[in-house]
Amino acid sequence: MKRARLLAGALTLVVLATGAVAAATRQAPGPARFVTDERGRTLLLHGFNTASSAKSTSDAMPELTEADVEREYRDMGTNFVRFLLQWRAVEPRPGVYDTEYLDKVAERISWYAERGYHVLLDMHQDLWGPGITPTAVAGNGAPAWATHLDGLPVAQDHWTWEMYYLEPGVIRAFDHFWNTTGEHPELMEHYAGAWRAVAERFKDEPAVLGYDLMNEPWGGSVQGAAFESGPLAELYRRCVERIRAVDNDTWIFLEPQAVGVNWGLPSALPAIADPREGEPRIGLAPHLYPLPLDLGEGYEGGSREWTDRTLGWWKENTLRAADRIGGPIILGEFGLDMTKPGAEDLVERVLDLGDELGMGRAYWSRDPGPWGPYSEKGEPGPLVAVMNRAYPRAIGGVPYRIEAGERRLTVGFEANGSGPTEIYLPADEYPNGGKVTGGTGVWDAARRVLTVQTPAQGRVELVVTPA
Ligand code: IDC
Repeated sequence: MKRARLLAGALTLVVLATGAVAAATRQAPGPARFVTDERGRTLLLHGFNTASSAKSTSDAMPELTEADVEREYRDMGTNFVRFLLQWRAVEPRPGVYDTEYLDKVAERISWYAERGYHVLLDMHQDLWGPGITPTAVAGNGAPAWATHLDGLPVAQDHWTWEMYYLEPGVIRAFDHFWNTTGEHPELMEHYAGAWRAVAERFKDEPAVLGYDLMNEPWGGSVQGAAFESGPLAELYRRCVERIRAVDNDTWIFLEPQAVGVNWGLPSALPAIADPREGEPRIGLAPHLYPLPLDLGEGYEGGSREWTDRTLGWWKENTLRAADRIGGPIILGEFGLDMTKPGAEDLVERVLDLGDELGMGRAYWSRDPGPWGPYSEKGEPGPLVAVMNRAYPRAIGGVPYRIEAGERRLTVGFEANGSGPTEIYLPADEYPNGGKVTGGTGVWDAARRVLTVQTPAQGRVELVVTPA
């Protein structure tokens, strides 16, 4: 059951003690505020991380078939995937790029492309790489040849996987990568080179919308602002440079450091210049994991209170960082165990926030299990109904209001003649499709998409209700 969603909307952003100007400037129409498609329409990206399984399979592919992608569209109407790549698979030996691996990635991308999805390629890592322990019980991402522990220990059997980040060997592996030790300046160069190889392979694939340069950066022994404005910014500059040498158009997304920022604290990540011809296409892709939920609590009681405050900080601080960077926001990860009390409410709240900010979002993750949409046996869980909601997939202008209420979707925008607005409508609330005021709609029952023609300029407000 979906509760009515009463949203403040972009026009009535809360005036924040220190963030009022930052919030207000984000209302101004401008090319950098939202992700746009090749026609210039604003995209509201809605989908999943796919998939955690890619971290540990021998070929680094997610456990996913084309039928799974088809089912996802049928069940939830998603238009977006944050697809996990592994540096170890891109560059298995120093300077050698694995074209077979990239071909397999390309095949998966084609499954999404055929169904109108947009793909964000995420160079994933957790805990550096599988080489941090002799038997790869933890860690994914970096190749073994780039893993230098200097004999420092990595104790095992932690009660939660994040604890490995504090192991001396893992900290040393990162310190070498960031060249904090001064001993391995080649590692960042390799990483940027791997990105160039990926960009070279996918620059002409229109379904590939963006590159997410590094999952959840961890600074090792350099943390916070010193890390984000120092080695992390340096890595991003090098990656941007190498990518732009071969690919002028694909969006590039930067992640802040994960610790603290995932919990709503501010990031110090500076702006990174985009050498592309045309408007910059660099955005921010932070994660959101309110601390109590990260530690396994449900969304209730004291945990709910803490989480609600986290959402407030996260919104303020993310808007501020995105303004500084001068680009759109994609929430690259959020998610929780859906069997916990209040989990559906939390997901709905985050999706509402995504609508309010015009922010893309990718739920963690598509894998079967208690966090995911389906059980191990393939049965749909509670997440399916929450994710299957009305939203404008593409908007023919610059949005100022997106509001999904009970059987009523409002989409307000300054039209810019970039094309029709496409709205996905779920079967439970809109069994026979939708009727629309403010434009002329054509209903595609097979795809459950209402395509709305509107005036090419001026303020347009579409209200969609069940047909
Ligand atoms: C988690 C997986 C879990 C795995 C762990 C370490 O769900 O099965 O053991 O990674 O590989 C993140 C990470 C993301 C995490 C996710 C959930 O980016 O890789 O996946 N999470 O814990 N940051 C905060 C949460």
